[in-house]
Amino acid sequence: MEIESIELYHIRMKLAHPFETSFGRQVYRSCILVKVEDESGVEGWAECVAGRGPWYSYETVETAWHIIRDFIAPLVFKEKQVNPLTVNRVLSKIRGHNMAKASVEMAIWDAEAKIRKQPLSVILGGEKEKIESGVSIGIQKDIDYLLKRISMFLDQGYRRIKLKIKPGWDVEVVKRVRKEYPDIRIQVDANAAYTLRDLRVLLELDKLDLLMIEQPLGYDDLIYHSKLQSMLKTPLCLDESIKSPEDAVKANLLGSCRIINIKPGRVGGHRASLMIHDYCTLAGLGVWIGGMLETGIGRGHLVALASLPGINYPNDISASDRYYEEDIVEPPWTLNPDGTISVPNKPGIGIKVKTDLVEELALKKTVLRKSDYT
Ligand code: OSB
Ligand code: MG
Repeated sequence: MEIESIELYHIRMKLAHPFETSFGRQVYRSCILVKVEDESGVEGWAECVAGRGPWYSYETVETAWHIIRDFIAPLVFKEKQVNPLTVNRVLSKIRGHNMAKASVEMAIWDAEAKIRKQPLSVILGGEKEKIESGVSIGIQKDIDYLLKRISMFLDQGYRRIKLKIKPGWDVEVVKRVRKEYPDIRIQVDANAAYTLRDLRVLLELDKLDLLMIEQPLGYDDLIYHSKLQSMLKTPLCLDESIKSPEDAVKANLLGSCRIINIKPGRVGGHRASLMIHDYCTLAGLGVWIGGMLETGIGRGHLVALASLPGINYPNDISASDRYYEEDIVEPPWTLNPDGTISVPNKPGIGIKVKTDLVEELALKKTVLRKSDYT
């Protein structure tokens, strides 16, 4: 396809419930929506998961806007033809900024699937008709309130519970939850809040029959995670530390983890996600799809990836109402009673974007046209 325009919307949405992690508390979520259009008017949508501030990663809404407008768009417009498998090579000139790159790459995948009149899941190689849904629960004001939220999510059918932890909100909390629910699947996510000096805490968590401990140590670390993994029976799962397929290989060679959480935004898009998925399958690592509180557009991309055959743990992909009062897609994402989400069989990400609502939510908007750059 030939990309004629790239439209960017900076939107901000109020979360149905504030989300607190070891790196901060979010009441609103900001992101950039990306729409690409090709020469025959086919549209592809995606979402850039860079946040308001450089807390989860160094990228922010503002850096991503700048990188897309001033560097990604010119590189894409310079190509006569692009497709989902070649656009990565074009963008590889830019170092880092995976979230910015991923958003444009993923919009091109959606457009490609629509051109071929096939679901995105199918052109990615997905095979599952339903994906397993887990829920990620932020740090709460107290344990009783946390237990109430867990019970609500379990009633809805979610297949596993992920608890955010940080120093001071860890062993005691998880112990209480485990005591209340001896048999459910529980995992924890520290978002890099610990160091090896906290080994005692991590050894306590190791006794609580957890599915995995996600990113306990430094956001860029592989070495100390490898040391830690050798001391624990619980599998470590890496999130922040895995920024490319190469990182996944290094993590495996070092023994830094036994499970990888793939977020397409973090690793540069669908192609890199597929490579990590395939590598995990070959290397015998666990693998699942993580989330960044995406709107229904980003979630469509996650659902498609989660349909890949090698995904073997529940995903951080929940229903629309778990994140927002009103999602920007139609129909909204819903949870089946068995704790799964059905993979759409319509072309592309398989849902309609509520463009009026997007326009209404936009704090900032721009249309980049091929003709303006050449
Ligand atoms: O570490 O997985 C994380 C949200 C924002 C930033 C980092 C993370 C998360 C989540 C949310 O855990 C998962 C979801 O979207 O349901
Ligand atoms: Mg995480």
